[in-house]
Amino acid sequence: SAVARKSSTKASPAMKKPTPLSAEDQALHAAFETAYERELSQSSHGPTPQAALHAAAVACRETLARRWASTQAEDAQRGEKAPVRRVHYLSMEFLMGRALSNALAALKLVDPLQAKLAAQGTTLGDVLEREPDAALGNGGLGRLAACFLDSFAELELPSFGYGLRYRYGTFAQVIQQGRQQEQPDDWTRDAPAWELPRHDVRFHVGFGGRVEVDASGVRRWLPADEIEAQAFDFIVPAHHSDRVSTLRQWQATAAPIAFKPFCEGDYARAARHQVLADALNWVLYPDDSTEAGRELRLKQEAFLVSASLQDLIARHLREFGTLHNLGKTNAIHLNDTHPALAPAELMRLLLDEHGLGWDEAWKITRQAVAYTNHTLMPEALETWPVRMFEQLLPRHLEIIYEINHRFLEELQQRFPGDHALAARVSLIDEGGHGHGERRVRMASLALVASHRVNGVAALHSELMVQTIFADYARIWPERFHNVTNGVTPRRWLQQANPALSRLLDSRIGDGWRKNLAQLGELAPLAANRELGEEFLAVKRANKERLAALIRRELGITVNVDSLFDIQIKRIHEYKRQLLNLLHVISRYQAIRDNPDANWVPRTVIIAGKAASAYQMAKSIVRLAHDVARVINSDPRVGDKLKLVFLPNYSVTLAESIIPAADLSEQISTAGTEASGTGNMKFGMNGAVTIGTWDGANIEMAEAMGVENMFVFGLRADAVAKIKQLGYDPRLYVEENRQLKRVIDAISAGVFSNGDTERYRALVDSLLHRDVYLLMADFADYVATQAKVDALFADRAAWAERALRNIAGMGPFSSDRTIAEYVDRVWSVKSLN
Ligand code: B1H
Repeated sequence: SAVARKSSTKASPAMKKPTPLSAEDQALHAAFETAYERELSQSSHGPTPQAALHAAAVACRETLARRWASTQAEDAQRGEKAPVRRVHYLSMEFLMGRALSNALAALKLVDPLQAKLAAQGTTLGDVLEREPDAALGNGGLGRLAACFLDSFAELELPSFGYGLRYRYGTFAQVIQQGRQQEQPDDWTRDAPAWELPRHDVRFHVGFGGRVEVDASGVRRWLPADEIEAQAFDFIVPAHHSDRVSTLRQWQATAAPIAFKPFCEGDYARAARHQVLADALNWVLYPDDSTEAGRELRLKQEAFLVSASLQDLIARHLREFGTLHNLGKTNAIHLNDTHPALAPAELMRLLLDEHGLGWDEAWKITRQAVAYTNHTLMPEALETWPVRMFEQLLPRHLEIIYEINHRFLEELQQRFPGDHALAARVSLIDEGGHGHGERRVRMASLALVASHRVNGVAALHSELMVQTIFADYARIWPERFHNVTNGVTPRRWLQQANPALSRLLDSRIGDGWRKNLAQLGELAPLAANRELGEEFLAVKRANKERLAALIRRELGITVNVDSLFDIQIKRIHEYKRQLLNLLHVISRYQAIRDNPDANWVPRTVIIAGKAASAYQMAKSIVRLAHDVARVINSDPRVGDKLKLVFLPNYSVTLAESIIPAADLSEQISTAGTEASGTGNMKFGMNGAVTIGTWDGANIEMAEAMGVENMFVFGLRADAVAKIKQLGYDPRLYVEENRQLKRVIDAISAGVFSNGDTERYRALVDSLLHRDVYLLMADFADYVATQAKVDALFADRAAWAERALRNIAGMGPFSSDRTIAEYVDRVWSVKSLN
């Protein structure tokens, strides 16, 4: 398997200074050891690393379960006057990765486990590397949700994350003859026992059927099919308290419900329930930023939303005995529009199941719901055919029509006669002009039902109200806010880079571990030569580990002293991996022209998955392999340039790659990357960024000083202008001999064994459309890469720059992000 193994697990904060244990910690250690021994004694193959992994997970889980119970008990006592509402974070994706090393660090169990393993003759690294990733997410959106759970625990926020327990996570990527193949990710097969099945937390979710109206006009939904949702909890510990947060993932089962038709001889109906239930949890949709538009996806969304809201209501009734204060004490957060059925389902539950009137139900809904938008890509704006709603969710459709009716009526009062506006903002796209069917606009539903809407970085939030949501921002300017993304420094700095963490401790103390803003204290020390050398030594050791991984996985030997230039993220045209490749080819040609020049050696590393149906992205993956094969085997190039594509990108692989990076590639066309979060992970690990003025790059540059980032390319306003004026990519190619030579080499089959067809579509798209302006940004990109070389050649200057990058990363902790959500969105104050 190409799955990366985490090679270093040696250190943890708990190890370096053996402080005396408190009585509580001693009790925790004792309980852990007892549970661990008990589990291990039940292993059928003796104390293998696999058995140790399982035993350690079960032993941690026992402590986590106790902390879960006390966290819940504490939260149940908050009462009506609590300033912060309980947060229900609804997301179709949670990209959790591995859990053991985080749990051990949080529970301070690294030392005791290490001692046990030593006695067994294995190492902690051996055990940790056997844990499969929980990869129930595609990319940044899913990983953000996972970082948020970590911060929910750390900030002691009453909360639940809600998701689906997919049987298969995002596909495993294997490369065959340079091409991506997708394989199922059977992540539960050898998974350690992290989950707590909650046999007592089950709800019924309906699909299809019809709406019945009784004599008094009361409407009731009679679903044709009902399936059962069962909860599985995944517990996430805080690192500085005994609090935990919960990821509650729903699994569909048919059994108890399908039994009735079965007994009545209706085998077909019983089997249909079974098939529906199995399908629901089958697989995560492998799309990123494009809408697949498949019926199963809508069912998954409805299932997540209904089970989660029923759970919320049941908990709320247990705590308060009434629903009237539900909106004042609970927040329902929509992670993009994927769970945007939530307001319709909440209305249905309040009206039909709990007998509230429309006005009160709507008030509660609007108080509770808030929505985060994650992309401006128009093709990612989710819509569903009305026809599909009629078949699957007839009662929800009625409610959506009623919401729309009231909304448009209000609009008519405020903007009389503006029918064009009404058509643009309506929850229903009428499809007009004879083309297309009527569709429900999920973003409109999310917007009309939310008291707060936010983007994920300053530029994104600005563009959001200027472009896709301009009409809505005119109607409700007060709803729109920004909350810039962040990442958890526990996973992405402390655990991924223990050596750098120790170095930071030695210079600025360990307060940054609790409050990342303290990284700022590094700035005055950045020019210190000795610190610079120590930083470079840490970086070099991390690079050696990554080089070993590359040798193991691909058989390629890379020069550890070369500049590690890294781009890891989903493969997408707007992220411009292709621009990266064009630079690599151009550098290759220049090296061949002049092999004896004083080249700064580089290793360019790319990793990422392409959506299975996204042909252009797959073509880029193939080109990366073709170019790598040619360059890496050219003796005239040698160490001066290597290109490495690491297959099967994952959270775990990222944890090995990021600490080894010198240069972070964040090169999306300005205005297209909503935020980016990889950029932040690189920054806090001391990589310097080459990036466009896009997403959170901008705020990073401002925080560290823009002179410390390599910024290039057209800005978002210039991109918009150039497109408006009529962009012709060929003009740039004709003007730039270097660029022309690169394009010609690809066209001529230099990298495809003379096959001139392989990249025809790709080259045509560059020459004739170039939607993401690679041709326009190429020259500046290449010139800026030359500046990167020059700085890297000066060790001391490079080290100082890297340290200034780290010093500027204080604001990019997800703890800061969550504190801002609390302040701007989830506090009771935000309702006034
Ligand atoms: C982001 C998505 C996304 N934005 C549709 N949108 C999906 C859209 O399966 N789908 O249907 C899946 C994912 N993902 C990312 O969110 C942005 O591109 C990043 O810039 C941002 O950092 C991240 C977190 O906010």
